[in-house]
Amino acid sequence: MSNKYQDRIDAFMESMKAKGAHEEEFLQAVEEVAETIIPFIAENPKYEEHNILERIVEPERTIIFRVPWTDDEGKARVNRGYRVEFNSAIGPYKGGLRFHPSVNLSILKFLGFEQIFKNSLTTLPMGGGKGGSDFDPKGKSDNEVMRFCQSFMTELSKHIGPNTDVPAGDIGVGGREIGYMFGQYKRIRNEFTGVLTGKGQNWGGSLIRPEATGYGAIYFVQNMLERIGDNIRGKSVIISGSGNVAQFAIEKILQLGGKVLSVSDSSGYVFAPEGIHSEHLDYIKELKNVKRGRISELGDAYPDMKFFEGERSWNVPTSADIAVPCATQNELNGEDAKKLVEKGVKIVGEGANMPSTPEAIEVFEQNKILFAPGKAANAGGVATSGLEMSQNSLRLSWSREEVDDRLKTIMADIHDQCVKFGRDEHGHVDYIKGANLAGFVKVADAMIDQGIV
Ligand code: NDP
Ligand code: 2IT
Repeated sequence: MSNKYQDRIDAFMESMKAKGAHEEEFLQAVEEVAETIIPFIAENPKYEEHNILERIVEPERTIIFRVPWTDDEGKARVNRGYRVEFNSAIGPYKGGLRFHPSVNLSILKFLGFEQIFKNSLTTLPMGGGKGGSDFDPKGKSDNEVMRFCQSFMTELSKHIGPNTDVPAGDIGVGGREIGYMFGQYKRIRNEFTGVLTGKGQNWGGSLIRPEATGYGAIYFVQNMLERIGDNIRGKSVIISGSGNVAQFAIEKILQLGGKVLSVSDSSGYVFAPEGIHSEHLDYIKELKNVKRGRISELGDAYPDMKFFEGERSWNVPTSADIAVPCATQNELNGEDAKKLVEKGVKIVGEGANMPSTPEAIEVFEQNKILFAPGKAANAGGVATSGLEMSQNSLRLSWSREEVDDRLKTIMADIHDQCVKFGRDEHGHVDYIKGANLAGFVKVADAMIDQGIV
């Protein structure tokens, strides 16, 4: 991106690299924010006076701990646990826990940093945080996962609480893991409280929380389309991933009359020329959430579909209108972005966090693709976590319709904020700029109000 403030952006990034050049994902997330925030700060000197940018990139607290557990053979195993408590200017730290072998401090700092802006955009009072472990739930028995979760929570429980830090799920952490961790927290603290979100519906969870990230991402895409006088009906959509976010993005696309061309996991993707229908979606949910199998089995079960081993969804051999990446960071690079443009894709909504590389984003910008970054498009998950916290505090449960209506309203509100801060004089919306500025202003003003803390 050419920018009259490029020298300042470069100098700032050099100072960041001097502190941690190996934290690649974190630097990537910071640079994307700095590119839009530094010009804004230059024109709004109060943020500069208070050194907000330099302060906001430093986590308030980072906790790293040993997680010992015993496998089914009775052997002692150990993993590393983390919680990055990034920013509490507008509310308790809030953000998911990721269990995946790739987890390290850089990945959790990038996720925690993104979470600050995302949570601010939701309009709810939540600060930013993220945590997790390099534990790999794949291939582990339920009992092994339980023992790991209990050990992880034994240490984490010292640092979290309903008014301090409220974790939730992310990659590798779903209803099963939240249940085991909630049980252990309650046992240690002798306190039944909304310390985690994504809980089961019989014990304090909110209706629609499992659906919320995927549904919210598609509501956001629908808002983008409506602004240009269009909608999802009849559009074909490329999806990556087949976990929580992908499943409910697919469900909402089907409800709104769109066609889903693909799903994937880390072993490859499945192309569905005739579209993925609700029967196939039921199969995917059972496969991924209960049997914990591989997506290739979908290709085996339905002969009209084809599994492409080792390839990503961006290779689908057909034209498409929309892409919604729902797997993981940096899963869509510059070459992939060019392929999407050639296929006719006009809109990209990030269900995952930072799935598009900077090179991919540049391709989208050059081709005037409407691109919604994860911190805006996938904020429905944490927003509904915020609604779960409210219901826990009130000690009551809202109906499905009530939560879904609130989710829709929040996504529309986030979309409006992006348009307000990101629209240029020709009416084109830069959703990255819009999301960064709108998210930043609220947190930065709160930091100024609260002094140097
Ligand atoms: P799940 O664990 O339910 O699913 C993750 C999916 O992504 C699986 O299909 C998985 O495949 C695939 N995947 C994970 N890592 C990789 C990798 N390194 N390479 C290729 N594929 C990979 O996670 P979620 O659906 O909850 O999360 C997906 C994304 O959405 C993440 O970026 C997460 O941060 C983000 N997100 C999640 C929210 C939530 O509420 N859950 C909220 C907002 C954002 P496999 O099974 O082979 O590992
Ligand atoms: O990335 C995210 O926003 C999440 N994983 C959800 C966090 C939450 O607290 O619900």
